Amino acid sequence: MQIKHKELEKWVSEMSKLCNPDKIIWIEGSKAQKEKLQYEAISTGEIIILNQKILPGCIYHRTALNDVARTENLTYICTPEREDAGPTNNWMKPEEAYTKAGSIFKNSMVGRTMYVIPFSMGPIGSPFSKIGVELTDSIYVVLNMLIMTNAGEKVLNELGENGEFTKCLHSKADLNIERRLILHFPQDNTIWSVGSGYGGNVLLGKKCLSLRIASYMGRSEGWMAEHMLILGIEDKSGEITYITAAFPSACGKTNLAMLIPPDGLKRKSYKIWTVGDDIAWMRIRKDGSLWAINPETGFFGVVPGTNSKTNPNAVKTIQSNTIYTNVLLKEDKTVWWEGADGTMPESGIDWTGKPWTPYLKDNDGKPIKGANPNSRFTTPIKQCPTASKLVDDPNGVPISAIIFGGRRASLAPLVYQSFNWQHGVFLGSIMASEITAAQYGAQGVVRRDPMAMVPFCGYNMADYFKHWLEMGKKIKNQPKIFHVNWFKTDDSGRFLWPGYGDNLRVLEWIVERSKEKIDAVKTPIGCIPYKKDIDLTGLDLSGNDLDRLLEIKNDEWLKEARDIKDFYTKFGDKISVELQFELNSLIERLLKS
Ligand code: GTP
Ligand code: SPV
Ligand code: MN
Repeated sequence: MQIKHKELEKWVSEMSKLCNPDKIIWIEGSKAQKEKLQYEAISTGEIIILNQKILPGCIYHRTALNDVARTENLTYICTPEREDAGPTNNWMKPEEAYTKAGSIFKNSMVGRTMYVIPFSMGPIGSPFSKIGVELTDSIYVVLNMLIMTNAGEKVLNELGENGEFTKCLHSKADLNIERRLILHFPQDNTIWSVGSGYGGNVLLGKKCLSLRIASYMGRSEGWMAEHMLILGIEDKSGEITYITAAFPSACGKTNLAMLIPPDGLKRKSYKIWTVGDDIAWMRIRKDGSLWAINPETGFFGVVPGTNSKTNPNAVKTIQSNTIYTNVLLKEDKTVWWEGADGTMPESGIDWTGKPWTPYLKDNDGKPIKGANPNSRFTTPIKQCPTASKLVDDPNGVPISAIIFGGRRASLAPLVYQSFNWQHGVFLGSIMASEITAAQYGAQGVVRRDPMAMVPFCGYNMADYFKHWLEMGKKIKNQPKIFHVNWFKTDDSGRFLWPGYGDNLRVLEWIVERSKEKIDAVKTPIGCIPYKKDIDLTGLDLSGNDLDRLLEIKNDEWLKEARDIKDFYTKFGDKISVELQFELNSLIERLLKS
């Protein structure tokens, strides 16, 4: 390959001096090169080839035991001033960060190959798109990036002699958690990740570029980078309404993005079109509407719980050309996980590489799982039966509604709508959710996670809220803003709402409200549905459960308001007056009603 970009050439050479690999290989994006690399990774044991008769094109990988989820405590925004990173981010001075990580990168690739992956987030040549180049010593990373992004020589051609790109450096180094750092330098358009081999830490086009760096770029360039799925809902008449939804990690984005309409709604002939399952980049176009693209070309999805009942489209998507990470490996070289279709295998090798049989217990008497709770599949979007024809449209799709949502056993009702854009930004800013296996931390503990972006916002979140408010002023056809909660439980811990495909019943209400076709009940927190407006045909839901799903307890919300106040206080006087106003108005309405 001929490299015409002098700055790129210089940077690759500097980084290779630092990491000291035995050789450098540029990724072309060809099938032949991919197969060669895959063969090499199989021969070293980095990757295991799966049963090609049953799972054609599929491979298997295990990460290190302490390297199975994003490590938010080791993830930093590196800006000259702490205030630029804000109270929700870890912060390090750029010089200190380069020095600290530099000493870990030093000679980290001795005896290894450095792969150079030019990649485009978004269709090549689209005004939405951004280019990155990732240097890595992991073939696993290369194979994932080839699924998740547009990668290879065509990107170099697009970059030309002096195009801008994000400099992404990754080394597994010794996979030691004590020597692991995920560093972002927004001012330098640079990402350094060292000491990990787990997806969200090392596929640098994903959370690092497409959210942390892109949110920073979006603020200065006037667009938005969000942790959102994108889907289209086609009705009987053939009209497609596009929505985005921001839920925290492992809270249902992939599932919602490819849902199958429930039998009870079959008569309405809805069709769902999947545009994206994790990230949305949104811009205002000339028509005054907000348009979104999904910058990724693959899904990096949670495996456990995926089956023909919960997510039949994902099951179909992952039958071929898929990388399985940290699931159970069966003797016939197929895979299994908790909540998979079919019967539990009699034996296998678990995600830690140990022999496994059902009902094994650890020393504390807890069941030993075959698959890690955050095991993942990497699979091409285009294999999804519901993939939208517009997945790689350079202009994206026009958005009519934005949904926020979290995992809350109590408090938040099934669905409610904001009074307007400003109140909608407030709803996003007060989002909270229980911690899941997608990140290290106390599982189940509720934490505030505005717009599902706390782990992913590349700058001070108070400025991020301002950016949302400013964008609203510029959008002529503002999407309507909603909040959902699929995870409300009764006292015994049973989910009150069936979820999955049945979520379409709520989306239907959201679509109708976005088009201002139906009325709603005004409550202190926002507008909730009249019960008659949620189509429950064919669903066995007791009236009592629906009441509980839509219930709003003022005393609990007043308690929540105090917690929100504490959260806002972290930002000092940086929190916008508009949001302070919304909080005070909420409290007033709660006290009055
Ligand atoms: P990330 O890839 O980490 O960003 O996660 P995600 O938001 O895409 O979540 P995903 O769709 O993979 O779902 C995570 C977990 O939530 C899985 O175990 C699902 O089975 C479960 N889940 C998804 N949707 C629903 C739902 O509507 N109701 C219930 N009860 N569980 C759900
Ligand atoms: C998430 O945790 O939100 C994910 C998986 O989508 S990761 O790529 O690991 O961030
Ligand atoms: Mn995600």
